[in-house]
Amino acid sequence: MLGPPPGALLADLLRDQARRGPDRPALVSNGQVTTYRELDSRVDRIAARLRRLRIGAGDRVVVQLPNGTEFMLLLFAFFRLGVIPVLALPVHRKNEIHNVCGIAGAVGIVIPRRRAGFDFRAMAEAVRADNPTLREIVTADDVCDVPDALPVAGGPRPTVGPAPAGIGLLLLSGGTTGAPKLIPRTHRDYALNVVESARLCGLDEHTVYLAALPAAHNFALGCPGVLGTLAVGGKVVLAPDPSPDEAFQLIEQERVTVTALTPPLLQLWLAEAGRTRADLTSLRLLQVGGAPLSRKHAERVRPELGCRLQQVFGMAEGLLSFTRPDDPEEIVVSTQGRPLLAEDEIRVVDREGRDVAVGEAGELLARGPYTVRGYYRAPGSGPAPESDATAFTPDGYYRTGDLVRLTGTGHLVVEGRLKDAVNRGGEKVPAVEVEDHLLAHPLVAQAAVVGVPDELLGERTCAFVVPRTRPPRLPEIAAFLRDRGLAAYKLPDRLEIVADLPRTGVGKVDKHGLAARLERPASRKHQKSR
Ligand code: OOB
Repeated sequence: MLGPPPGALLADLLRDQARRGPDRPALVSNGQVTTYRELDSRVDRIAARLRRLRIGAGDRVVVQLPNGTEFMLLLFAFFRLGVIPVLALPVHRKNEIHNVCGIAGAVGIVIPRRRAGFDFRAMAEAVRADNPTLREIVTADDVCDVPDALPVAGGPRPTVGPAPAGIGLLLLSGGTTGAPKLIPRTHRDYALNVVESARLCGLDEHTVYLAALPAAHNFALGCPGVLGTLAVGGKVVLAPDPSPDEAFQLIEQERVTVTALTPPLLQLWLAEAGRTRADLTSLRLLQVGGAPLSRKHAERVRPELGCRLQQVFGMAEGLLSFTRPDDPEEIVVSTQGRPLLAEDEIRVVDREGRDVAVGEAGELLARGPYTVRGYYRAPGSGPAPESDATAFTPDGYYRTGDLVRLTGTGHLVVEGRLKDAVNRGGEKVPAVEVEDHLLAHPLVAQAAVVGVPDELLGERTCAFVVPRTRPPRLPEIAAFLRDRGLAAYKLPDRLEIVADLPRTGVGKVDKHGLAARLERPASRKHQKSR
């Protein structure tokens, strides 16, 4: 049968396993083990506490938590109540959180108590001051600290519970426009995403999955990630960060069998693998995705890490493409695999929307049982946003903005992108968003953000600026953007001062021309420094 049973809700993924193997370990975080039974009953008690906070079915709550037991507890408590979590990442800052709160009409935000010297509460308070819907600011440990004696019942019961076709969670889009977007994933479509990914990767109750990437990101959450592992009764190990030091120790200690990385992290892991004394022999499958992976690095996985590589090309909007565990090595190192399901529909089209021939590059369009057909808008916030008209075709395909070709064997190869976002090692930087903030700087007359090739991250960002009076310097620009609440990964890595921005025939900034200027040392400044 395809996917989870009809009528399945995301909360059922855990409940079923708690019935089947209550004493099995479900989570390991910070040296602390939580069994399925404990997880299940703590989720119930947290749900009861949330009800007393008058947070209930249909409400949106922003969750901004690092990997840890609390994240998993809250996620399932929300699923159980039908509360819709909006999954922000710990690296997000006021700009991003304010934007998602606004679009979601969020009633609450869950933050960590304090982490890495950043005051999440002060940020949340500032966001609340500008967002009238935002009522509750709660720290994860406050809600999760539920004594065993606390009765499950309590607070008014929700009148409506979650429904399979209802929204289960909201994911953040990498974004191609200045306006951030939220992606509504239903209980049914996300459960399908999770369960079928777990099946494709051969996960079972012996699986030990290491969440090295943030579990709040689609890749480590549900492809198959932490949810896919729990859905089959496996053990999830939550790493506080993806550094090889931390991860290798956990792999050895917990006998980790599967994990997921982005290409820059893979490079760090490969470099450390030659030096480490940690025993990595339990690793069976290493998923790599989120950004282009070079063949050179792909080929090193098996000999140097001793496990199978799986390339994953995916997106929060839905479509997932995987190389299969039993694919020939050549396919695994040179393609981004095939769509997860036979029901996934993909097209590769030219600028006019006509299908291109096999082997030719074009834009990838995707439609299917777990790919969304529009972005989220809070109830009562008006008609479909303008972005839907450009991001989706009239017949419901999502325009991925990725330039791909299909091989004769039906495998996808990512060749580049058409969208105006820089993929900085898997973190997506929407150029327009950064440009809008740059334009607010008093010294900036015009601005354009482009990606420049980088050995480790694949790409870094370069801001081209036409100054008003004196040219600004990079540290001033970075400080200015940070003050405006931009996440650190969106700050330009490099600043180029130019007299004007080249334009295309239709008057748009010619970003290819700009990127090419960096490859050829054309500017006088550059020549001088040589
Ligand atoms: C994953 O999801 P998002 O939503 O952060 O970003 C999606 C975009 C894709 O449209 C593509 O531009 C890029 O990230 N991308 C890749 C890639 N995987 C994603 N580009 C080249 N090669 C790949 N393997 O990034 C994501 C979601 C689920 C699983 C894995 C990654």
